[in-house]
Amino acid sequence: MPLQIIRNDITKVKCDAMVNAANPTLLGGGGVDGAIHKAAGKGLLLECAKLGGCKTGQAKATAGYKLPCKHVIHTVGPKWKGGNQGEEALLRSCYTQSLNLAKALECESLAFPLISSGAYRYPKDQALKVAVDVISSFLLQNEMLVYIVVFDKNSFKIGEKLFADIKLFIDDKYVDTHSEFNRSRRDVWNESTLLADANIAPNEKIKKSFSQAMPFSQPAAMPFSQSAPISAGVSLEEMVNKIDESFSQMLLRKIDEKGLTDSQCYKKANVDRKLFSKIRSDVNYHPSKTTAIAFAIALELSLEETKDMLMKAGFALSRSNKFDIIIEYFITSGNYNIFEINEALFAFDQSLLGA
Ligand code: AR6
Repeated sequence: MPLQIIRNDITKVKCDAMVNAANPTLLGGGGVDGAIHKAAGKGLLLECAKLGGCKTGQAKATAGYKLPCKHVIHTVGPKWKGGNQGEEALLRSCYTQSLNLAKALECESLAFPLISSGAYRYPKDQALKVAVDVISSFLLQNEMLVYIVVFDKNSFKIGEKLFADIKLFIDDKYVDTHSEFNRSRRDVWNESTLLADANIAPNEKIKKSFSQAMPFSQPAAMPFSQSAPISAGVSLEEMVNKIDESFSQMLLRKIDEKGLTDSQCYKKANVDRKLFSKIRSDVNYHPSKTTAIAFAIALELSLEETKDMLMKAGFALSRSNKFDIIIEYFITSGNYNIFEINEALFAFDQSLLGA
């Protein structure tokens, strides 16, 4: 997965380069800076002392010493002064310069903390948005594994409005499902009470209507009649051909239909190039659910088309878990930015999309 958001202490993350949220002296401090210097040992401070400091928005590299990385990239984030003092441009520059430096050092993996979001008080949701924006644009042009390392749950925030909208959507869907369920169960209860009153053995009848009432008893793969795109106005031969189409064949067909190149598609899907080659060459490849959905997002499929594609991989979307409802939220609101979706999934403690 080219961009991953993980919860960890950055000094424990194995990678080619680790980014330090430093200050202009480069001589250490608190927060990430303190943790990195402590874990690296004195050699790091001695090398930093020779660098002559670093301006805000710029980046300089040293060796990694005792850290689990080859290089440390020191960058100086802006202090938050209300948002009108060029803070965003400077923060963007920290990410861009660090990514370019890592590329020049031929790093295949890079770990970032949320620069400026601690002692420098940049609002965390905005700091995260800048990080995701800059890193995801870079990854559209470059191959690298980039981690955004979040120290604790409290230091991770998506926009409050987005969080509230998704929460409302989840609550609504749960309420819908559960009230349907409760209504149906009540009906069954009423029916059974009536039958009992009438002294009639109700078992079979109740069982049947109860199973019809269960909202989450759908099988993972739906019967044909529910996959509308196959049936309407299509010849039997075409239908049979479509049944035979595997997930990987469907994916490649859709990529062509959407006029995308392979690399545009796997990058938009947050899927690693090697994995994509595997899928391309294995007609019977079985993706995980998160990978299958990642491709549906990259292809900007509608909800129905997404369900159709998932079915090829043996999965379904239901309304009985948060992950599926969050995916439905983004698809129905027409937001196919996988990195934003991942921010939201992370905020709700769900698995991320991609592979
Ligand atoms: N691993 C990952 N993230 C961490 C860790 C860790 N070990 N420790 C803190 N964070 P900060 P800044 C998170 O203050 O805002 C230093 O004194 C933390 O929760 O380290 O850019 C420098 O010398 C926060 O979300 O960096 C500068 O003077 C994020 O990392 C000044 O602080 C950044 O917090 C730089 O301030």
